[in-house]
Amino acid sequence: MRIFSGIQPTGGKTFGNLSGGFRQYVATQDQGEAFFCIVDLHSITIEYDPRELRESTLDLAAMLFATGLDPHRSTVFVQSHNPDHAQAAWLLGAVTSFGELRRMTQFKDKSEAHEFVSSGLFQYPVLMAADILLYQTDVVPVGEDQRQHVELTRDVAERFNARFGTLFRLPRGQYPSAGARIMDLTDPERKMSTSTSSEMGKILILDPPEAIRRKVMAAVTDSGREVRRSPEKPGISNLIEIMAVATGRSPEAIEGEYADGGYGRFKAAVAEAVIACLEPIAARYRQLRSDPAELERLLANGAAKARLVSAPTLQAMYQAMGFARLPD
Ligand code: AQP
Repeated sequence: MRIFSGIQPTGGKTFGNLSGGFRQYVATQDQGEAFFCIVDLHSITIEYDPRELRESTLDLAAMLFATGLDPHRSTVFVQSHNPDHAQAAWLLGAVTSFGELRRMTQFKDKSEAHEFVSSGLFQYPVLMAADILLYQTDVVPVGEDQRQHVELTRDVAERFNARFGTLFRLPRGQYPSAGARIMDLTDPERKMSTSTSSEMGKILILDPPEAIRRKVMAAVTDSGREVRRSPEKPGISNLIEIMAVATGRSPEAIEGEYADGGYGRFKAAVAEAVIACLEPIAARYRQLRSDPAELERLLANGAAKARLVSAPTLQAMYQAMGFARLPD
């Protein structure tokens, strides 16, 4: 089985990224041949600082290994180190419609939030489809926010296969049973986001314990005192999911333990559970990040391994689409 997922080197990674991203990557790396990609080409689709991109790329590499990815078992690499991704995205643009891209909710949300809307932001899902399809992926472990993009990837693959002959495997998204969409602590109707959440709305994986306590204790909750999940209680439901991710326990078991204890006691327990979950990751991160040369070596190996798998698919795409090819 082939597994692929991408993650952007943008800003401080959040507890949401840990829940929908990193945690799932580690769980899937033993289930098949796994590829995890630092998608730097995606990260330039919104305003960014070129002076920070290289450092954020290494930050994210250190975080991927700190959360448990093993470079011997998983292929961890940087998207721009493998030029096949950008080429495949251009080719797939031929089988992706303007109307499909216009319906993407992430594009609608992000284009409303920015004054300058790049054409790259609009085409983002085509590049994501290329990332996934180049590796003949079966499973894409992601958070709920990526469901629409994974479904578009399947549609694009089906259209390519129907028009040019069957080439791509059809991938399916894999979403965690708890914590597939961690919500913003100050506004639990919106997802916890790297780019749009305020400082108090998101827990960063590298936040010091005092900051985590402050943010969780200040998290928005409703006026009741009962600790249980319900659509009328988005704030408490979110904290229950966060606790489930941090401890590995089921949301039901957590509700059973804290049902009548009141919000204050529950929030304090959530904060301590999150701190205990994140502290060892942060310690490993600091150690790995102190050796950038070693990170670059691991990423170079990853890119070489990735290209061995993506290159035949890209060549088959050119062939199927009828391009004149030069002799080898
Ligand atoms: N709140 C979340 N809950 C669960 N999973 C989440 N993911 C992101 N937010 C949540 C998952 O993390 C993986 C990597 O995401 P990404 O690189 O696309 O996202 P990002 O740059 O860190 O930005 P965010 O936070 O996703 O949102 P924006 O771009 O709005 O700032 C993905 O598997 C994603 O599902």
